[in-house]
Amino acid sequence: QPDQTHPDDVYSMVIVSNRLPVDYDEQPDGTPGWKTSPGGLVTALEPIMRAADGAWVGWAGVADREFAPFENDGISIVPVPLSEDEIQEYYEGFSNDTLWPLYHDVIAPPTYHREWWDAYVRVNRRFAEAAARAADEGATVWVQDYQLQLVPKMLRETRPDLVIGFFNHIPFPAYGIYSQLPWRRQVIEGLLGADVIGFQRQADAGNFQRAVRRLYGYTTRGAVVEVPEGDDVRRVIARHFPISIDAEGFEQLARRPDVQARAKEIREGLGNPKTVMLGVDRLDYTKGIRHRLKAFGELLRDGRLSVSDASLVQVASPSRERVETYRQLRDEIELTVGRLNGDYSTISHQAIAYLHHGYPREEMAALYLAADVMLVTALRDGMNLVAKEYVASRFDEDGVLVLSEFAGAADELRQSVLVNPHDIEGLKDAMVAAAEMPRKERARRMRALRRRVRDYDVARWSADFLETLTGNATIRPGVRDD
Ligand code: GDG
Repeated sequence: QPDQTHPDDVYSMVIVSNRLPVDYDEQPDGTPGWKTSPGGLVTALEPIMRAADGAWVGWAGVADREFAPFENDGISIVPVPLSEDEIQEYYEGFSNDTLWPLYHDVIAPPTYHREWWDAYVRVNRRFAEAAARAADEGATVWVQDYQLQLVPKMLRETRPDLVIGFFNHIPFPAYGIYSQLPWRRQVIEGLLGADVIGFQRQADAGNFQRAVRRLYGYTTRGAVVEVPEGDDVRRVIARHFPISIDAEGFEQLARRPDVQARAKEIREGLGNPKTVMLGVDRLDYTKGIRHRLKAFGELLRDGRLSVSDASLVQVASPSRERVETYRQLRDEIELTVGRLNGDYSTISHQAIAYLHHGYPREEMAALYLAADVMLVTALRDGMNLVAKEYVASRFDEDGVLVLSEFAGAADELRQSVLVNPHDIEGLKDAMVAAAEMPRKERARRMRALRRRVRDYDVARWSADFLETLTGNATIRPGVRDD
């Protein structure tokens, strides 16, 4: 049983995200327990949270359960309950079937339901109230992602003493697309409650600023949005802070002898082909898995690749399986994989090793080491951490990253082989070029990529964001001046 903390305890740093860094995990015999989900965000924020006496506010991943706040590994956990209906309407509905497709340039059609919006407002209010209760006088509250865009304004209304940050992990679309949203004004207003609004790419911040000008007519100067407040003007900073990974951690994992042995074993298991290509994605329509399979299939059909010298490993980790679009996508992908394997595999060589599983981090690192070519062909992606993880793992300065220009990572990882995944011919050429790239060029590109990922890791990202946040909040009129 975890150590309980007092519900009235307050903290100087509060992170708010839809999911907590721990999931409620009941044993088969009914014994309650908690499982840490060591995502990148947790790794990034853990040191800051411990140093700053931090609390994390979020949902525990199960319906209709209330949990008292408790302490986990030096971080205070403040669970926010969600009912089954709210999970359907706020999470699977408005977050994943309205905002997600809309913000990813309507790759799938967004669904607009007024009941879903009502649930979104209600749940955002609950998160804001929980954060306000946990935050000490003058505390910093950092709200994460598209599920909680109304929280900054709700917090500012009840707690003007707080320093409020928001970071959007997914793209922010151009106004022509954003303007579809029936609640477009309310969402912008919700976000403008923050002192700093962070985006992945410069283009996302630009899209947001344009939406502010179009809908509210506020002046923007560089990264600053001037929000009128009575006779005063409140400065909100909206700019890009590209998220990153724990590069050092990934490299260390990849350097472990057992992980390297496992990488060798993976290649042997595939029949030691000359080229192992790899895709690692949540099974999501934004990731361009179908385009990748189409290109690979045509290369086999045209004889530019053969199954004896190339094989594709596709890890598609299960995701949002209760949303209909995701079920359909899974069916389509599995049909395609089955067809391609039927057409091209031999008894000794399989064309595509398709894995609908989640794997431990060690296995991910071994897969990265085993792959000659990493395929990141997203149609739209806020950043794409897989691209950065691949680079961080390749301490041997080998391997080629094929990267979609529609992933945020393309702004930084310029020495990858950049592709437009909609251009199937171009994608095929890039895949062949990557497979045939000379060792010297592979090393040259990988060295440059590694420099970027190591220099700008996730610790730098969070430090940058938080410095900008404290910097902006101290020049806020009428508020603290220290
Ligand atoms: C959103 C934005 C943005 C995947 N399968 C397994 C596994 N993963 C890990 C990867 C990576 C993470 O999940 C996925 O991150 P991505 O960035 O690739 O994509 P999203 O999940 O869509 O994340 C994205 C990100 O937020 C951060 O801001 O970059 O654009 O869409 O770390 O390694 N990890 C393990 N087993 C798996 O099977 N252990």
